[in-house]
Amino acid sequence: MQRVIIHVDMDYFYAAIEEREDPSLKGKAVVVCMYSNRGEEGGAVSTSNYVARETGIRSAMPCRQAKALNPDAVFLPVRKQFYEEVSDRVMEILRSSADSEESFEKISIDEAFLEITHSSDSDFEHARKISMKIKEEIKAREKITCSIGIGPNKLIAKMASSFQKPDGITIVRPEEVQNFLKPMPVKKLWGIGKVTGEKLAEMGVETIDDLEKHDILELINAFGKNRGTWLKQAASGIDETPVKERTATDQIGRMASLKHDTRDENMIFSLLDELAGDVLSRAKSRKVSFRSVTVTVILSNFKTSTKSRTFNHPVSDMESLHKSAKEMMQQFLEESTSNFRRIGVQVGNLHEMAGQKSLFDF
Ligand code: DCP
Ligand code: MG
Ligand code: MG
Repeated sequence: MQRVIIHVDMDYFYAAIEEREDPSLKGKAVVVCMYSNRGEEGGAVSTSNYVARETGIRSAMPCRQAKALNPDAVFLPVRKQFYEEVSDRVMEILRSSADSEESFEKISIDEAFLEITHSSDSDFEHARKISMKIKEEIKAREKITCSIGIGPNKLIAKMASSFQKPDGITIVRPEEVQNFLKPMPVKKLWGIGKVTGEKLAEMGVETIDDLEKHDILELINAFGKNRGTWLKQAASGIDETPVKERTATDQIGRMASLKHDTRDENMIFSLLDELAGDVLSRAKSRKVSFRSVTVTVILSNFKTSTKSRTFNHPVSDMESLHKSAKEMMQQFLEESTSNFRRIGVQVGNLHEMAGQKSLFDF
């Protein structure tokens, strides 16, 4: 079945949230700054809205330089935690639009891949409709916009989402991949950084088309076997990597949606039991014990909250996991009156369990 992958990236994310929070900013240049401990003088630009970008302001530029470029711009300090809460709710919308819980991959605070092969029936026009629905839902719930790229793989979807910004949808069908990539400067190929870009320029490779036509052996010579082969493949628009949720290697967790949004304790606790059982068997097969347990609850309004417990020594038994997870879930139920949408259980602070004992231990 022809894969259909979409990449969603929020438009001027931090600045868009600030604009939404303070309508008087509308139409003004807004710059969100990460101030260093040297105060307002030291900071760098996190992001800016499109009005500010017209005057040449860019992410990572010193705030002082941004101020010189546009003295009338409104400068605001980063409120990372607040943006993360918005991100969590957006990611919930995205996750529930993917083919399944597993076909979702968040790659940064404001972007994610979704596989929609099945829900679009491999039809790119159908994928456009799904993308429009996603945009509408994010706009309705969070009052901010995003841009979406639709392609036959992650590489193409990612490059398509930045093609029309802000508030765009760009479709690149399998037969359009070559023409889409060809004229682009090689440094626009996702995965090529400054160093590789410069090295390629020295070799006379300017566009992705140049790269695609370049002698593979020469590329392998210059970049090594893996990287050289990858460059050639990527330039042809080939990328077979799956959309897959990334979880930290020092954590084991599972989340799942309730059959419908509910506060019914039987439903919630039986799903919690199932998830905890799953997490424990995964911990067992990895031969690890854990010191912390985290429970996540996502409410009907997509608000995400977590609670954690840390034991003073590593544990690996069902009883400890169940008991602490249940207590935290009980607290969640007492604290809120909303329905629950999704719940999750996670263990962390993993410790290798003494597996194979050496002769000396006996
Ligand atoms: N960010 C940051 N420092 C950077 C780049 C980004 O702090 N050097 C933060 C602020 C951005 C957010 O990450 O709002 C998302 O990064 P993007 O690259 O997606 O940029 P924006 O969403 O701001 O703008 P665009 O509309 O181009 O996606
Ligand atoms: Mg963005
Ligand atoms: Mg981004």
